[in-house]
Amino acid sequence: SVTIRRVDYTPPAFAIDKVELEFDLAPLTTTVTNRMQLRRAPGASARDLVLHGEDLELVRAEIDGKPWTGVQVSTDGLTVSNVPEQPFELTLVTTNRPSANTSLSGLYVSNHNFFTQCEAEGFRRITYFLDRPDVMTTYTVTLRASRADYPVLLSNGNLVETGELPDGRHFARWHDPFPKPSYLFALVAGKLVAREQRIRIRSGEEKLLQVWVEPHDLPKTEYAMQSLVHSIEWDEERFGLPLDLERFMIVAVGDFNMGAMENKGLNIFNTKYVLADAETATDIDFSGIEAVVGHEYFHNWTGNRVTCRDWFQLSLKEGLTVFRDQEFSADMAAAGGSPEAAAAARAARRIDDVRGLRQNQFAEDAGPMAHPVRPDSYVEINNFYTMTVYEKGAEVVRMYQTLFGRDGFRKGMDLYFARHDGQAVTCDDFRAAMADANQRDLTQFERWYSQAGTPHVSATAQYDAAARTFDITLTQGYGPASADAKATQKGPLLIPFAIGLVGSDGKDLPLRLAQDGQVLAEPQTTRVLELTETEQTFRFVDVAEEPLPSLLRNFSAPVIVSYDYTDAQLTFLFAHDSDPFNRWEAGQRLATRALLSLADAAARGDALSLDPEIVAAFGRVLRDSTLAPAFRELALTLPSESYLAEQIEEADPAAVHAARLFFRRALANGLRDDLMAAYEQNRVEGLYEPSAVDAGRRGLKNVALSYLADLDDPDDAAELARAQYDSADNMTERSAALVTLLQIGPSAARAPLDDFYLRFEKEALALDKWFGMQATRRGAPGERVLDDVGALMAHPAFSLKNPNRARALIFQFCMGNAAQFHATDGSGYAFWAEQVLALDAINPQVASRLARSLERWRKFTPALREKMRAALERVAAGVQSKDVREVVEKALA
Ligand code: HT7
Ligand code: ZN
Repeated sequence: SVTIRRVDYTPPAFAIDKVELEFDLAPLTTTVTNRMQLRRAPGASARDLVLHGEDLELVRAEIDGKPWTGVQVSTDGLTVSNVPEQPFELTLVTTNRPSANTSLSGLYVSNHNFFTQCEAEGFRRITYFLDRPDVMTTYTVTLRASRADYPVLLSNGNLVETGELPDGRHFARWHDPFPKPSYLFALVAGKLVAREQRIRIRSGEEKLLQVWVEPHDLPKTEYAMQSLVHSIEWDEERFGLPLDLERFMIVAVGDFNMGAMENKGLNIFNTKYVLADAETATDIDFSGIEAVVGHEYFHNWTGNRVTCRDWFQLSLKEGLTVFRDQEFSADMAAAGGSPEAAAAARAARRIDDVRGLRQNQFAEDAGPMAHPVRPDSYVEINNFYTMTVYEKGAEVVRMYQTLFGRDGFRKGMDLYFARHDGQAVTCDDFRAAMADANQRDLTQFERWYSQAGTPHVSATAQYDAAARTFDITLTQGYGPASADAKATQKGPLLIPFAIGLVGSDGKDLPLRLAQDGQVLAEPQTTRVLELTETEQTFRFVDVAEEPLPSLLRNFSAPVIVSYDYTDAQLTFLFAHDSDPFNRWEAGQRLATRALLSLADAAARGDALSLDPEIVAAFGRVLRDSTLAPAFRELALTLPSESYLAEQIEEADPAAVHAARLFFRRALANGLRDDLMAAYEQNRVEGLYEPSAVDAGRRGLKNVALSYLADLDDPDDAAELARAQYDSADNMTERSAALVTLLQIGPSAARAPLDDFYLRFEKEALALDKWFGMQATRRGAPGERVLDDVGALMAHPAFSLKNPNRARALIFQFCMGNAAQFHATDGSGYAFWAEQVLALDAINPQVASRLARSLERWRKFTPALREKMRAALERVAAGVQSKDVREVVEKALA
């Protein structure tokens, strides 16, 4: 397979001044007429024009209206030889086969309607083109199709003409005035209806918003529309960025490889991120819709108006847009409440985001697919839509804001748009805008883009009572990494390191650094230290008593911090830290430490025991009614088994599972009454609302229920869960009750599981939950959940071709049920290999995501490791796509 390298970038040899596309849509064979106005790029002298193309049939080629015979078709494109010196018009007529396209990339059919997906390289499956993001042009698109079968015809931009054609066909013509790269092209055709809303933006212009879905789904579009309106308002308010088109459309499709796609003015969404009502969607689903609607909308500026020069720069748009959607979601969660409630809601979002990063991105950074935020090479770009590019990329963007404040960050954004609107640029251009707008040299900051691996910062502290000074020494470096990742690690990073000092009364001490000089009028209680050297000592002065340091507040940089806290100190911070993130963090550190030693004992076959002080510390937080329920829910949620396994040199999933279960049972037995009280006190009365406050209460109540189900005697919990299931008027309560019943045992869950199926047989997204909760159920000792998964694969409602369904059952088992997946007989791995190969033949993008679930195989005990290697080798021997091949070859290397 061919490796593409960042250093090999060369600008395009031709520019496309404009393109006109005509589609004669039919599911078996669609004909595309592509008329491009081309000219050589300044300084370029190539005689031949080389276009990308895949799975196309060329019907005709013309230059300036005359047939052109100098064309050569290959498996990955078309070479047009000896093209004119002067600007010319190239017309290409091709056909493609939408109904045979199971990859869901390019033009495809889903439930009899047409959709496209062009990022990253799907446009070349529609027509021959310079399918690279630095070739931007304006598009005029004419769609022709049967009116009866495809009454709605949509593409990017503005609708300029519609009309009738012979034989019951009709047409629509769309023009997008904004130059765009081909990956942002989209069309949709079919039987769809729209929820519409007109809004006025700050300039006074009126805009039309539409959310298009299949007719029976129309009632489920209210929240997506509301989220879109909020997104538009927020981007104007926070960044001064207005909606630039006359209309903005979102279309939902049930067959989709990812979450959603930001095509200019015509976002295409997985139904999962559009459709919601109380009956079928959970609080988490509602907040996912808000985040994804925001994310795709925000791309209109960060991605579409300013795009990437090449795919190595992917984080330019993705890291920045994730940061923007995180800020949006935090602001939305905080809106309307008291300042305390707002702060708690904001903290809960931050904790959730960081938990995801640490669980998934840190593991990626330590494995064979580790790469910098701006990768240096790839075989298949679809494999680089990763946690590193997205989530670590967002943390890198967040660090600019931490360093320069909100105003400084806004200045940087303004300069970025002033310089680059309408251009395809690089991560360096973004960094330069931030540096210039804030008059800072950010040369060292470049390493955040070029170095792979998670930085480690270790801290030591020294208090001098006589001098009243407190010295904190920070040392940075990297942990073990692959040779490729190590090769990128060239030097120390600029790490914004937020710190507070907590006094013996639990309150923050005022902070003054030695370098501050004169006494600050209003001393702060959190300072952002700038760590730039491998080792650096910061001296705080006038420190009245020996403090307890609260390190990396609000997770001010994506690093791993080590400090030699005692359990008692962690318990103290868990009870007092004014920084809610670090308060949560103290609980996680306490739990992780105990869980790892329990896992160690379990692996050795020793008896397990847990210090009652730890149970008491969790009890205090659970009972503390001054804390927001959402925070208490997060505090009581233990690190996942996969996160814990990552912390162990040679992971034994069965031991980790036993440790976590023991810990949960100890909390349940020790805090039974408090859990019962939390359950009762957090019932939400009245009409269901997906607000942050109500969701927080439901979350705490349901986490309490789940602990109660782990009591030695779970009968009360079973009764509560069954009553909750039966009386639920919303999916959050109903699904939480059912998951708890599954946790208690299959017999407790049997009847409600059947009821759930009958109730939601026709609701695809709810049915995904039904599959998912069975795939992730804990299983009694010796029981094989895989047998259920196998049976569910044969269920008439299961289809491997539908990514949501495959993710619900197969991915959930392989990635969300560690103890069962890692069964010692290797059955989970054999199942994995079979499914990766089956998916590979249908949809390589989805297959390759599943393939990644074995990439950390070297971390496990020798017996498991060998079985994993065998499964990987089986896939390597049978793989067809370069997507999966890249993953398994890197894993085995
Ligand atoms: N920019 C999009 C990334 C993407 C994608 C989306 C749907 C299907 C396939 C895709 N490949 C890449 C999504 C986003 O980050 O907003
Ligand atoms: Zn994105």
